[in-house]
Amino acid sequence: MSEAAQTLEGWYALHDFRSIDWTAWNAAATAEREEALSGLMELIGQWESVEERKEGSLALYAIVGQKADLVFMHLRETLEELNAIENEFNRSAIAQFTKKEYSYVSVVELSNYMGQPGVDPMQVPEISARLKPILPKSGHICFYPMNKRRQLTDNWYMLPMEDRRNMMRSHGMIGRSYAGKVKQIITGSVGFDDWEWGVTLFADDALQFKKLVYEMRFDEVSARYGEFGPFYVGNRLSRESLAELLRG
Ligand code: 76R
Repeated sequence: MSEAAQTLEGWYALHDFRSIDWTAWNAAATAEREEALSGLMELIGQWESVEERKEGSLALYAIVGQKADLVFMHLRETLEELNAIENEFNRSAIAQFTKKEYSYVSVVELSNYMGQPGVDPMQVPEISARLKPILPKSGHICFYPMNKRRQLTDNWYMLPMEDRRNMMRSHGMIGRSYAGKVKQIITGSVGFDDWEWGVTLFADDALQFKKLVYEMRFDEVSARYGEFGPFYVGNRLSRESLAELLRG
């Protein structure tokens, strides 16, 4: 058996994709719509105060294209809290005007491929901060789930640790050349959801997503072993732009 990678886990993540039921929304009375909107703002306010207390984080984006209209990305200490968030949303008035499109359950993950031998990673402040990140307020988000291939000829999980480490080093070097342009959060989802990882990227210039993902396609770990699910790309929503999206 190959040596398993050791992973560190932080906050749990829920990517909750919703669409607006425009037929129901447009048919509703103004008072009903305003009540639903103010209920939604109240929920967002609660989630923001959790973030201020550093007990979790929220990213809210409008998805471009027909896969969904909105994504709420929540980070919390426990799966119970994530479940409570989705239930609270589902009970709220705005939920009658939304449809569930997709969701992804995972946990913030760092692996030991790049770790220094003999150093306890939990004692490194940047590492513990990366496990419980306050999500960036960048202009754009990109999310997609992925696997590492497990086929007879190309099986990531049967490679010796040394080979995987070398490939991950090359991967990390490409990633680092996007420092300051793209922020990535890798969440592990083996045992939680249909793919092995969720990849969430944040950038102010959306073109940098394309450049980074494309460059990685030529790197062995992605070229040979990467399998990718659907891609979602979106624009940041402030409270004001969310209200504008709904009110028109
Ligand atoms: O965490 C670190 O900074 C150390 C180096 C590193 C690891 C261990 C790293 C750096 N990644 C790691 C692990 Mn990554 N990453 C992806 C994708 O589209 C594709 O081809 C792949 C999707 C992107 C865009 C990306 C970006 N990374 C992983 C893992 C877990 C693998 C495992 O355990 O087998 C996956 C699935 C994955 C996928 N990676 C970086 C980036 C970027 C931008 C960096 C540099 C981060 C920085 O230095 O700040």
